Formats: sequence, C-alpha cells, structure tokens
Amino acid sequence: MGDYSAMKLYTTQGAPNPRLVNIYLAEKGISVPKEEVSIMKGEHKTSEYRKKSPLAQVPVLEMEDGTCMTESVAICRYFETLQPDPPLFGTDAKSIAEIEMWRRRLELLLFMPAAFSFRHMHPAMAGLESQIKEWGELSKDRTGKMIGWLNQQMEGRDFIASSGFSIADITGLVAMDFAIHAARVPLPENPPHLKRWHERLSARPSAKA
Ligand SMILES: N[C@@H](CCC(=O)N[C@@H](CS)C(=O)NCC(=O)O)C(=O)O
Repeated sequence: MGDYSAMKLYTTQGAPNPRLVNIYLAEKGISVPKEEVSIMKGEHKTSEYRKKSPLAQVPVLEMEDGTCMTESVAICRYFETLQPDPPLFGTDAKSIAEIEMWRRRLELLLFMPAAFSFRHMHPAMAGLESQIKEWGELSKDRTGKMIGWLNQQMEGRDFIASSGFSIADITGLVAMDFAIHAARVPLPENPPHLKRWHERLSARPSAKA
C-alpha cells in the first residue's frame, strides 16, 4: 500500500467528476488528503486555483513534486499504475479494450448529455453556463434514450464489462446518479436490468465516497 500523504486531491462534494475519482480511490483502498473546493462560491475560478487547473475545474491531483494533474480518468490511471490491485481498468488486451469501450460510451453518450441537460436547464447553473434551453431538452431526450438502450444491454449482467467490476461501472454509476438527480431522467422500472445493477453498485461502500 503506497503512502500518498504528500499529495492533495482538490474535490467538490456532490460534483460528478470528483465523485468518480473518490469512488475509484475508495475501491482501491487508497487514501489521499483532500481539499474541498466550492464551485458554487466560485473557488475554482480564482487565479491561485487556475495555476493548478488552467480550465478551472475539479478534480485536481497535486503530486508531491507540485505537478498538478486534471481529468478524472487521468488521475485514476495514474493511481492504477502506482497500485495495480485490484485492477479496475482490465488486465489483458481484451478486458482492457472492453472496459474502455464501455467507459467511453458511458462518458460520451450518457454522462455528457445528462450534464448538458442539467447545465442548460437548471436555474442554479445560469451563472456557470450560457444556457440554451433547446439544447438542454434535446440532451435530456438523448439521456433517456441511452438509458433505455443500456437497460436492454444489462440483461443478465452483474457488471457492465464481462470481466467484472471496473471503472466502467464507476463511470456508469456516476453518470446514472447524475441523470436521475440532476437531469431528472428516471431509471426504468421494467424490465429492471439497469435498476438491479444500480442497486448493486449503490450498495457498495465506495458509492458514498
Ligand atoms: N473532463 C474533466 C471535467 C471536469 C469538470 O467538468 N468538472 C466540473 C465538476 S463535475 C467542474 O469543475 N465544473 C466547474 C464549472 O463548470 O465551472 C474531468 O474528467 O475531470
């Protein structure tokens, strides 16, 4: 088990991209000191913070030598190399490719439309986004269609990729919770394939991270 006490993770409670990293770290049993950054108070837009995150986003991992790494999945991949067990990005050519296929689908076709829907329609986001209501509505519709497709795909599966629990499930959980709570697109009740997967994932202690 590595000692990561000289690093710092800048994170925001309730925001989906930091949540992905926090769930990943919990699943790996990795502990890193954290500092809370309030997006609503604009703490990510200060010139001091932009030195760490030029695009003014969370999360950021500040390494021992002062290097700052942004992009949630880049941060996870960094720890995956430092501490490969348990493997969450696959172990061989086929599992690595399959996990990446699902991770990309879930990020681009579920999380992004859900995020656009929330950012372009929710009044709380008016200060952060040039809102285009029609784009928000179209994105909400796309989120719902993707969830419907995913529900069919999950028939008979415990986890998203065939090799078992992975970063694809973490991406899926974060995206699905964001779709439910922020974009207000519900989980289908029937057939309950996706709902069962969601309940299984939500019951893991890491889901609270
Ligand atoms: N691609 C980046 C996206 C980071 C991102 O969009 N973070 C959001 C919070 S979930 C943020 O910092 N938003 C601030 C803003 O929109 O002003 C990643 O994967 O880390």
